[in-house]
Amino acid sequence: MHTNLFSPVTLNPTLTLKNRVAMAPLTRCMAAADLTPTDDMAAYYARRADVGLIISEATIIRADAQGYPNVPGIFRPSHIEGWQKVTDAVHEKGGTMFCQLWHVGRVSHQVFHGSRPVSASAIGLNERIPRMPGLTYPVPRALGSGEIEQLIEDYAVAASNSRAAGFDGVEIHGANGYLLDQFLHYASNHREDEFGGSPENMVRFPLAVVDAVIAAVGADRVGLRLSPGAYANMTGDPRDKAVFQLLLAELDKRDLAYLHVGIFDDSMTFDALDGMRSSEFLRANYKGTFMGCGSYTADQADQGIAEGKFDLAAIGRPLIANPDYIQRVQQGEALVEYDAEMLKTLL
Ligand code: FNR
Ligand code: 8K6
Repeated sequence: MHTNLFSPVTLNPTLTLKNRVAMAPLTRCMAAADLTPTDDMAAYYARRADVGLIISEATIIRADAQGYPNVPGIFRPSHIEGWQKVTDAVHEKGGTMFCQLWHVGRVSHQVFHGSRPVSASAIGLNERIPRMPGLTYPVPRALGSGEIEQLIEDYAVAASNSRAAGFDGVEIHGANGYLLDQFLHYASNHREDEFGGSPENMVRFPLAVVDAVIAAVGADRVGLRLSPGAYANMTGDPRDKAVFQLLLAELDKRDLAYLHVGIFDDSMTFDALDGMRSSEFLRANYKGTFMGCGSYTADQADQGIAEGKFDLAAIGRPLIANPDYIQRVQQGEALVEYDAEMLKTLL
């Protein structure tokens, strides 16, 4: 059973994973008030160290990157110390762990950091803020080009901090409608400078972040998550496809550890991608190692690998409900069903 899922995979000379199940990045909003990871978080991740790769919950690279309460950071000495306890606990159990580097851009509010949220353009999300009753997203401020240079540097520093904290690598969060994704879609990028208006310009900032992070920690230790299909905090546009095709062609030259699709349900298809699923589109346009995700059961994930749809599978909600997911699947035991109530505690 599940011979594909439980076969090891060599990503590159630096990293071999013991199986092809990744823990999907899962925001839990359980960090301390100063955004330092806690001992409970170390124990939570360590319980899941038997997956091939743990991708941390999204972790903010600087103060204005925050859009949810109590998310962890990786930009202060205390954050590095807190994460070091987490990675030590995971390594002690034989696990491998990447830090997901996050800036939410416009998916934010000044209550989190005291300043107007920033984005590619001054285009707001017309939505309520989850977990913050009564608050809606404000119209963001468009970043100046000097500020974009600073952000590229901040991503690189966050990547170096992640290595200092003991992470085996980093996953750049370029998905789900957050900052980097806001540059990649026409709905949120109306810029008229070198960062907008054409595929070449729209990929410039995300690609510069990838290159700066590679320069900081080495391509072998860098993954990237993308959402070519707009489904969260974003609206699709038929012109988006060409932006992602250019980005993927560029990424293919860079030997990343892996590319990861950002999606909740991978059965979703997108008109803007000619009716393809996001994972299908990424697989068709990218030659490197590819991680699928999105409402997959272990059976489906195993089959997806067998059929060449992806090389690794990230599992999210089932791993919240089942810290012993790997053992249960390997032994053919029933899984506990995920329930959003489970987000209240760190099981
Ligand atoms: C998520 N997801 C998510 N994605 C991401 O890139 N960074 C994150 O921090 C989070 N946080 C998060 C929190 C919670 C509570 C959920 C349910 C989801 C998306 C997640 O990584 C994954 O794409 C989806 O959950 C779909 O996979 P599953 O759960 O169907 O296996
Ligand atoms: C991506 C970071 C989000 C952190 C907040 C927690 C989100 C809770 C998610 C509940 C899961 C429901 C999945 C339904 C699919 C919605 C697609 C946007």
